[in-house]
Amino acid sequence: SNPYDDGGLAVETSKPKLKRPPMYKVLLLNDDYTPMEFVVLVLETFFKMDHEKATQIMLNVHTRGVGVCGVYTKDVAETKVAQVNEFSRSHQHPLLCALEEA
Ligand code: TYC
Repeated sequence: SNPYDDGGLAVETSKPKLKRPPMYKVLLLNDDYTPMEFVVLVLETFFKMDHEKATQIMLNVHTRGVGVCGVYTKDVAETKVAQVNEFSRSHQHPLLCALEEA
């Protein structure tokens, strides 16, 4: 009966939905067996790094135990983790890639 009642739907009080999506870090874990050159190849292939940057990140992971390869939306991060782990397994390397909410 009230002509100003919107029936409960958000109209004039609703904010534009411009929220940024949650981001996820893709991590690379160190191990004792994966060859350094294979890790560099992974970083160049799946994370589009040049050889110098890939070498720097690989050595950082080798020294510290873990390192960030990049930060992506959930879908992209999950795809990269799956692709890297499948690639490593197909070459019989134990290299492990994982996700962490940023
Ligand atoms: N620690 C490995 C070696 O000495 C190299 C390596 C680096 C493995 C980074 C995994 O994520 C990794 N051959």
